[in-house]
Amino acid sequence: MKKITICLTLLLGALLGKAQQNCPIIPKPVTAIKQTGEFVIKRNMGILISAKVLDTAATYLQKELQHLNKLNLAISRKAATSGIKLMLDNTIRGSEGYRLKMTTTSVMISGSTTHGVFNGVISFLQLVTLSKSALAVDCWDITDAPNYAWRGVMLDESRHFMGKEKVKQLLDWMAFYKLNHFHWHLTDEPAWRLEIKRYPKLALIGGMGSTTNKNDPAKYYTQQEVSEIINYAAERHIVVIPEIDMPGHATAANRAYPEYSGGGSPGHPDFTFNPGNMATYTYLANILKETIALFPSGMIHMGGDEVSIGNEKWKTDAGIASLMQQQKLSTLSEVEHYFMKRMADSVYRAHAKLLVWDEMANAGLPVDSTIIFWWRHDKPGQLRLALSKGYPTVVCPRLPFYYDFVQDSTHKNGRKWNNKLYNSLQDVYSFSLTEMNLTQSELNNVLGIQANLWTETVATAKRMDYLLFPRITALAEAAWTAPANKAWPDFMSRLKFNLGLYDKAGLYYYDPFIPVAHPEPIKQAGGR
Ligand code: TNX
Repeated sequence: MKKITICLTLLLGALLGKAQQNCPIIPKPVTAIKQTGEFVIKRNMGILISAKVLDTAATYLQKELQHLNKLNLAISRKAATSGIKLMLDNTIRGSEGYRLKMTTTSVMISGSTTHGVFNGVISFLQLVTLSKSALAVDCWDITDAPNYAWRGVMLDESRHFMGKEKVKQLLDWMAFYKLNHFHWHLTDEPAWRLEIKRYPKLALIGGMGSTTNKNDPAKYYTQQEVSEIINYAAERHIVVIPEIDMPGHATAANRAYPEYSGGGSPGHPDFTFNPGNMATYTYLANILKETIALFPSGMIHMGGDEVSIGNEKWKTDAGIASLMQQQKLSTLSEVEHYFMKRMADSVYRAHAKLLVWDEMANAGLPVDSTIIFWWRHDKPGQLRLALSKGYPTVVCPRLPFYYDFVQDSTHKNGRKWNNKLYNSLQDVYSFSLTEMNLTQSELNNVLGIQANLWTETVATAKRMDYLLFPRITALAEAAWTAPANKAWPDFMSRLKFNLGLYDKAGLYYYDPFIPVAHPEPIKQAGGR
């Protein structure tokens, strides 16, 4: 371990001289050509916008510059010769593409959409943040667009509640690395974290407890707080998708409203909703209606995972037996699919998209309004099935995208696969689908990639940071940058500068250059 670290440090040292010339941005842009000279940000400069819709991006830039270098630049729509110009330009390719062109007197950021312009703003801000002086920035001419449209992070707040400020901080860093989907896992076995007005006990009773402490007072997000977070994310071009897991992982909800419980198994009591009770469908449809109205993304994740670990009770439930007879269902897995299709109708009726884990790839859900999340790396057939059926698919296999897995061979407090495999920074960075021999039309259905932070072993903000940073950068580059443009040593040289930013922000992170410098924070008792 020590030897590898020394070699890595030496190699990086050698590369660093060259890296100074490399564009420091993460994720790496499609092309970045160094220009001569520096752009110096001055007090009297303005931020010029070509259209009113660019106001949000301009305000974001203004606030960040204020924060970074204490300069307060005015936003205007009047032509100016020097300063920072944000422009809509429909010749720029792709809905997220942008051009960032700097000279010693001006910065021009253009895109065909507000999202494209925002991405250009982010690249400029990275250059400002990473430059030696916050006021003088090396000039670059950058043309850029993402490889994948979906670049996501999932946070599980059922197992441990992190709270609004921590979520906002995560959204800030996601924006900094151009990650654009925040998948919010709000319900599961230990707790239900979303206020539902029609069923207040879900949050008040279901919100109690966590993986480490059953007696934790209720912690949850009010609908007003949810809206605040959604708006905060929207300013950063991040879409927020809630997950209401069903029919399994429903234990907390069943504590609040036991009349809809379908029972469980000895290891997971009251794990499921009851598909044999017709009132369950109305109850859940009401919950979904409120949730869909709250989240403007028009997408809702309904789980559908791991039902078989806790549905033993289904075998002896009279309601389920009669449902099976009525609907001619011969297995419990068919009952699961029936349940999901029936619940899915509430989502489709609200013109929303249904998102589900890969167990549902063979449930017969409609291809044009369903998105599948492939998570079982040991079941590659499930990915192939989803893609070949034409489902848009988000790829987030446990290896290497489950961030509750540890990232160093010496770490002990998180998951390893078969007590052996873990998710190193390099594994995340190097992820590629090429070994899977997918056809081009199958590959076209890959929406993008996502990292999932499950929190059974993550009881503190410190541990959350440690598992996310710096792996979030490797995720961002794996999702944004085309494989042919990626290079590990070059990435590591850029990463080095980012670690300094984490120090400034007070984040506790894993340092891949000196692993011993930041020991792994312990997990609390509990977790799997
Ligand atoms: C599997 S992924 C789960 C989660 C756990 C995670 C722990 C998925 C759809 N289900 O409930 O938290 O493993 O790594």
